[in-house]
Amino acid sequence: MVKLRKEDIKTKEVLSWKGIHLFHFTFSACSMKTRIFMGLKNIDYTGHHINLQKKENFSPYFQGITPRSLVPVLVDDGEVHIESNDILKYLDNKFPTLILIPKDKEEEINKMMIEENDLHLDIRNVTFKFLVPKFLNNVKIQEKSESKATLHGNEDSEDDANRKFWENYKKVGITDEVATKSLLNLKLHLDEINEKLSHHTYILGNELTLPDIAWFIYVSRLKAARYPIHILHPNVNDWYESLLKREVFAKETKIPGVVRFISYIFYVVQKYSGWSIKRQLVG
Ligand SMILES: N[C@@H](CCC(=O)N[C@@H](CS)C(=O)NCC(=O)O)C(=O)O
Repeated sequence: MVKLRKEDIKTKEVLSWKGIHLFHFTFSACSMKTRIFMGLKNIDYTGHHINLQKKENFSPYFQGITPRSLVPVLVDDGEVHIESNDILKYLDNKFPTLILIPKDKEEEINKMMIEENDLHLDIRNVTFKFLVPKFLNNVKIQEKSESKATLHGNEDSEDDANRKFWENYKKVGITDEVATKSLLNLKLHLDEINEKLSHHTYILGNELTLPDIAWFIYVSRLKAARYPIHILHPNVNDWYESLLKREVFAKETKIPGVVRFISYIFYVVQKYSGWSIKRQLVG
């Protein structure tokens, strides 16, 4: 559980906030996962939008709440929690009306959520390769470097990994080689999920659990990037389409027309230069 120490929080006003507050960004995968989870459980919260595109996460205000400068962040009665999967575990315990991390599946869910967290950079590589062109991605590495994060007084390896990603992105963007490696890694995991879904309605049985929400987000991102889910993982495709019929899933993953348009142009340009996800994965 990553709860920040009071003495490390520089934006003191949040310490006196009452109720549940969520710092999030509309198009961030971890924020979408958290919002769907909270929506399904009917948790009432005050949202605070942090626009990652405008790099609002590097403002002294937000860095004073979380030195990692990543969303989502949960503030509950003045206590600050970071790391989406830890936030969701915390909320599942606190609001047990609809349990999304059942006790008898806790170990398996923990394992899956560690894998999901590890795949986050692969999803980011796909997003920045196929959906958000580099020229639109105003990268302010400098601000980040000036405030290297610490966690509970120690060096923060998560922050180091994130910093490394952005420094590399600034230099070379997402190369074809990196994109292919990420796609193959995601494909491997999706093959496993496809197999699980051949036995039951949801990933871990006939009840919806946290991995369904997390993978729904990843699949929706991959579909937007024109990964051929329907060809390679048909069970995943059917499961995805049935979840999409639920309002909370559809609402939180809606892609704006302008992003759809840009990604389409990207797709056409790459396709005619001989490179497409489908070609890469299916041949
Ligand atoms: N492991 C973290 C990852 C959080 C994360 O990387 N958030 C992204 C959005 S999905 C972010 O804030 N990116 C901003 C940046 O890297 O500057 C979690 O699950 O909360």
